[in-house]
Amino acid sequence: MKELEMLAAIARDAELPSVADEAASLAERLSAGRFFVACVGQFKRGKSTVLNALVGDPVLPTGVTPVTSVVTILRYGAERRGTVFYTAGPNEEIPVEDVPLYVTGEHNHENVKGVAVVEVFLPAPLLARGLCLVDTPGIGSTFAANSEVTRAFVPHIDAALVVLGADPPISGDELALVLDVLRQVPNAIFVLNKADRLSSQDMRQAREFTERLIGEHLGRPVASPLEISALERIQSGATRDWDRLHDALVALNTDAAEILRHTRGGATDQAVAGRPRRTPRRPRQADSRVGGANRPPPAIGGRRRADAARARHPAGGRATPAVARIPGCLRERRQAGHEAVATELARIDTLRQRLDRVTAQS
Ligand SMILES: Nc1nc2c(ncn2[C@@H]2O[C@H](COP(=O)(O)OP(=O)(O)OP(=O)(O)O)[C@@H](O)[C@H]2O)c(=O)[nH]1
Ligand SMILES: [Mg+2]
Repeated sequence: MKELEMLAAIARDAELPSVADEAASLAERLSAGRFFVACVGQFKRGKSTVLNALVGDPVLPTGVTPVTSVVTILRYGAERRGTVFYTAGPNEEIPVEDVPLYVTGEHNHENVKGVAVVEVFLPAPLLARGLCLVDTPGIGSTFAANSEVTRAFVPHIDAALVVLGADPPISGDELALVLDVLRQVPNAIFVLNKADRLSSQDMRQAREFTERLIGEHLGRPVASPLEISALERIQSGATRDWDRLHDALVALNTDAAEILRHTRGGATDQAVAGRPRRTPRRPRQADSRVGGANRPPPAIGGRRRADAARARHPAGGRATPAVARIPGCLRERRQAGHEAVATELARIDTLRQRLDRVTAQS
């Protein structure tokens, strides 16, 4: 934490506001215990609807045409309110009802309003422990800019909720996104949404197909995606694998809280610096307990529920492998911050030398 604050200060001194902001925001997120789970996937798979159903509030705009065009962060707040962050200029406080005016292609075509991100504060229980759910523009639509926004955002997230569909099954674009996400993000939960539209036999085939295809491309077995219907959740309560999805998110967030607790007061720096961990790494297979795609499904019901409970309360206070991997993710980010600062400082040095030469010659 201290190192990040120092890094932010150095970057500010070096007049590198973007690096300073990144370091400061990471430090702030760590101290606030925030954990970003981004909902990603092809356009119209129902990402925004899934998030609305998870927070129990239809705050995100949804529809049959490509809708979301700006990254929107849902986070906990006692009062419903929104903040618009612009790429230039001061932030703007907005009522939650106005969110569509900033995040949809319809009201903010090609992002003429210059919105960087919109943050929405909601008193949703799922968000109360620092979990931030992030809505992203769908990939693969005719609006190429939407895909770019999402791809650029992926490296900044802690975990991904990948929304796939059964009809049509996973496309080339989606597969590319999935592989990209798995390369960059330590945890991912995969869901097949709109399950209400298919017979159980078609749904089973779609699950098997998706699982096999991703596994073949990754070169290792992956978990079967969860089968959900956001629409059913909104209209009639939790059906199918909805509770598993909910619990997988809670488990991820609890793991994140655990690591943050362990890492307060300098331990982060130890873990980040790669010195011996407090917790020994367990075999990769045990990762299944938090429900990533590269591991068996999220744990709910019977034996899986017990596994989830173990993941949340590791024996003897030992962190789970997922927890153990979070410092790695932070380390990469911090290293990237260091490298960015080093590169920029080198550039400044070169400029200074050139300036000196020009001054000496004149
Ligand atoms: N039948 C059914 N329809 C759904 C479900 N979830 C979402 N939809 C519908 O699918 C359409 C697209 O939903 P959105 O939530 O806007 O999809 P999105 O993935 O956020 O779309 P983009 O933001 O454009 O990428 C809407 O008409 C939703 O009502 C579901 O579980 N079942
Ligand atoms: Mg959307």
